[in-house]
Amino acid sequence: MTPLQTARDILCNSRKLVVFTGAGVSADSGIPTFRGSGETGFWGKFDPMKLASPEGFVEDPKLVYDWYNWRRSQLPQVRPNPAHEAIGRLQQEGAVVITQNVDDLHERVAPTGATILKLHGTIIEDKCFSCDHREKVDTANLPPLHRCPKCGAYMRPAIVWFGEALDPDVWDAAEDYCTGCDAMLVVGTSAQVYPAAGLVFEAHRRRANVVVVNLDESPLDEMANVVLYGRAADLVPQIVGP
Ligand code: BJW
Ligand code: ZN
Repeated sequence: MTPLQTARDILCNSRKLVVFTGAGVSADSGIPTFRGSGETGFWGKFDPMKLASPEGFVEDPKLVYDWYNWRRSQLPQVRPNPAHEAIGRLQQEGAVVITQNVDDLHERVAPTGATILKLHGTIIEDKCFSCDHREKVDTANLPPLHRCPKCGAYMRPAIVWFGEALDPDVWDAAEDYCTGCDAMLVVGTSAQVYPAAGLVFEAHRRRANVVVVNLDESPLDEMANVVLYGRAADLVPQIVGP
């Protein structure tokens, strides 16, 4: 059997499927990844501890907020790609999506009521740096850095930064799905960021079959049942079918 046939078989025979995604699934829509080299990865050009940590925000809130607004300004122009669409077809059959991505490309093609767990939050909301106030952000009309109407602290993107805990409800639900699934399709993650990456190892430990689609090698490759190297927008539709 070819790797592609093995991947198809695993998905066809699964009754509880989790699709676990990272930045690579949105790369074919034109959203940069984090750890790609040179032009392709944010962290090749920007310092993650300045832009994606609470300490960086405290040091220069305007710099951080403006950087996220620059990323937000690109969202109206990007579209879900054939990988998101194929994953949407799996969701129609009951698959759960667990994503590290903060964009909304899975949501745009998901069937109504589908479960999408966003481990690292969302870029299209702000939350208060101090209290629980949240605001939806209009990506066509971006607000400048502003203060919370409830407590006066700065508003910040509703994203999980380095050193911050994941939302416990989202995390608990993700753990339940990953320990209970019989197969996992992993798309476009370097699996370097924890605790998110640990979910794939946990699913494998509980004997789920793991299919990985990535451009590059990753620490997942040694334990995966099958690894397909290439672009998500090419490979995921081939695995999932029409
Ligand atoms: C394609 C493709 C194409 C490209 N087709 N494929 C244990 C061990 C070591 C470290 C830690 C640990 N536990 C915690 C840590 C610290 C830290 C961490 O993991 N650091 C490591 C980097 C060393 N983790 C944290 O700080 C987390 N918090 C935490 O642990 O809190 C503990 C705590 C508990 C209680 C109280 C308080 C604290 C939080 C992590 C948050 C991560 N946030 C980010 C930034 C979001 C901001 C933003 O968007 O600006 O989330 S980091 C960044 O990485 C982003 C992503 O979601 C995340 C994962 O990246 P991803 O998706 O894997 O992308 P890439 O770029 O790395 O990889 C792309 C992949 O796609 C590659 O494989 C390519 O081959 C592939 N590809 N094009 C198919 N076309
Ligand atoms: Zn507040």
